[in-house]
Amino acid sequence: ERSTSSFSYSTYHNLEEIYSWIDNFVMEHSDIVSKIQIGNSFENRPILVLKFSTGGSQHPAIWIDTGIHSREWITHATGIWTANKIVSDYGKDPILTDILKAMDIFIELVTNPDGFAFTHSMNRLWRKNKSIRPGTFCIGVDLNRNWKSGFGGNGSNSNPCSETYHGPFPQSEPEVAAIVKFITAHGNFKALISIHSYSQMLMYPYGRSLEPVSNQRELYNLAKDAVKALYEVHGTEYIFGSISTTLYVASGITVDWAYDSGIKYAFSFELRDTGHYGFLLPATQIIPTAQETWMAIRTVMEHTLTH
Ligand code: ING
Ligand code: ZN
Repeated sequence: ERSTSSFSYSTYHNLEEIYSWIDNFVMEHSDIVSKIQIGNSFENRPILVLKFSTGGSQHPAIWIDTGIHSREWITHATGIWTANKIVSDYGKDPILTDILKAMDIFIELVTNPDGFAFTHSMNRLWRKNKSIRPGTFCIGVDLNRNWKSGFGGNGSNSNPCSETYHGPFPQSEPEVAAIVKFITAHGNFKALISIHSYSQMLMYPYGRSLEPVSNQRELYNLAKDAVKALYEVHGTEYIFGSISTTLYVASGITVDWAYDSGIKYAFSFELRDTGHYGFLLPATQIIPTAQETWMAIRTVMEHTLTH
């Protein structure tokens, strides 16, 4: 395809289609969007990030990643819709306009490209990346257990055959190392939103322990507001709280690393549904999911701007 006008936001797409959409999208909106390659995956696919910026240098920034677990297809679809929403509403939605005048937004749509390609070719329910290592026939590391914060702790697994295998050492996986390098070099990220599915939850650190974070009250109240804004769109109910108290203890996760790195607005979504379709959410739910999620994301971004 040569333009985004023929792209359907209400169906699921493969990696080639998404990467081609990215190129068209960046071309059509070059005034505010650019594409950055932050690294390569284990199987050498490009790792791409969209940057939304109205100028300035090293504006405070907001990070959004989707698809770190490759089978969570609703997250990539939501990310694509969200990217398009940002360019559509800039200059029209006064809150988004204020956000983008002061801050840059970065979106990594396919955080696990090798796994994602594999969910299309071989195994729809593949979660991990596709790295291999000597001494085991099992493939892949759980990229949401490979971060430095709490690496190897409870809720992660040292067995390479486990779905929550943490990998041989922190940031051993190129997909995680690329993000750490990019966010660290940038140095001015204020918020990070890492999007998973499914369970309908909005959560904040910590995952690795029951210990409350220092701004726990603020994150609790912000999550509450975000979930309310989400509910008002289609009546979808989300629960919220810290990861360890809401879901389970999980160590070496993205948002714990972000929080410990000084990004005090760190959130993780679990999008629709609550298990009826699970990872196989029908495409008819893409747009409503994206619409309601957007209101929650916008709430977090607005709070980040004003605090
Ligand atoms: N569940 C998450 C997992 O990685 C989670 C739960 C989300 C943990 C966010 C930590 C942070 O186990 C899914 N669906 O991946
Ligand atoms: Zn996940």
